[in-house]
Amino acid sequence: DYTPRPEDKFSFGLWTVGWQGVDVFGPASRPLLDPVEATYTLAELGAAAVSFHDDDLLPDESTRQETLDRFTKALAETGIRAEMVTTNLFGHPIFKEGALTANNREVRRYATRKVLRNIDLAAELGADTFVMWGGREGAEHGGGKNVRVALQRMADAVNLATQYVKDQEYSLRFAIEPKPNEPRGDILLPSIGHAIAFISELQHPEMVGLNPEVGHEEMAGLNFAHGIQQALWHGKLFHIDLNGQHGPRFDQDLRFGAGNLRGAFWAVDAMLGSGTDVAYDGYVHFDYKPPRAEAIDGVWESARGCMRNYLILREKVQAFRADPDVVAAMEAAEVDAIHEPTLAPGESLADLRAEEKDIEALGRRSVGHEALDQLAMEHLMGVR
Ligand code: 3MF
Ligand code: MG
Ligand code: MG
Ligand code: MG
Repeated sequence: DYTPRPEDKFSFGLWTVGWQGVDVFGPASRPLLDPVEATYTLAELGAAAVSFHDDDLLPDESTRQETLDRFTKALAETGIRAEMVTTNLFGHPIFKEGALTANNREVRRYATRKVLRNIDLAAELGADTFVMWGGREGAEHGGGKNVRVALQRMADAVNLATQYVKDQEYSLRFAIEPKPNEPRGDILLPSIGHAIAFISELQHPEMVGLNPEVGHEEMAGLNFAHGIQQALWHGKLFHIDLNGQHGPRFDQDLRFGAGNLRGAFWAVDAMLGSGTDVAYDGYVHFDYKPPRAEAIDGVWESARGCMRNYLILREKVQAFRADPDVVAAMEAAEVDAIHEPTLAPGESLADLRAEEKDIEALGRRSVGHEALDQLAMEHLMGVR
């Protein structure tokens, strides 16, 4: 049975089930969902944790303390954790031309203040991860943004935030969420690779990793499973946003498993370590949007579907990896041969250069990848 359990570490952004269906062509199609009520319902469905933007939970000052009290009571009563906190630096018109990288310095200072206040809240609630998605950090016009200097302002902001966490002795790590476009025409740090390179220029790079989202990489035509494997190789997969997407088009935020199902299979395989011992051990976090056409019953159905699809795919991936036919096909495809370094330890380049190869025979060799992939598809399609 595919019943979610606390040890599955499922987590949902409160903005996901709370999305009212406002889009570029129409207003809300669903009533406001109280985020504290949503927390109780997510706990009932089997989630272990939630995440939120400051403004999802605490949209105004006058009700801030009262809502926080209700929220912490909900956490205590359900055992749910607030594992990740993030800052809304994209909704208010003040951020229309950027937040931490806006040309306007007053805006940058206001955005920084909002981040610092939210870091205090994240620490107070005992969150592990503080996500930074720069939705408005970007441009539509070549001349309107000095990209190199904007990247320096972004680095300054992350440096200031990591230094603040160190000074306060909070145990928070930062995770940058890449996205290629939407809402800006082009967003800074558009892919996993861009973000990893950026992190290497920071003052406390060990405190900063990634929060990659399935749909964001696929909007750029990139392979999400490859992206998170590179992030794992760098030790940078701090958090994850699972959802679904049909290739390069607008950010669909489908429930996990919808859209590119094959991609989802390999994403779960990568999270489980792809047959190696380096797996993702953080929360299995969903960032999706229940389609605007759904009423509240469909909202909860889609939340259930995210978890259920993950559990089904996890079972499929494990069955695939354990299948003796797959083990044999992997052997035939020399998949494990890549573990052996190209140059043996202590071996000289002269030895390598002196080797004679039968290049014609090597060019004719069979690689067996179609057979292996067919086995994966048959597991996925449920006939094995
Ligand atoms: C937008 C996103 C964002 C981020 C969120 C958390 C609204 O496409 O994915 O969700 O995930 O800001 O950092
Ligand atoms: Mg998305
Ligand atoms: Mg996201
Ligand atoms: Mg998103």
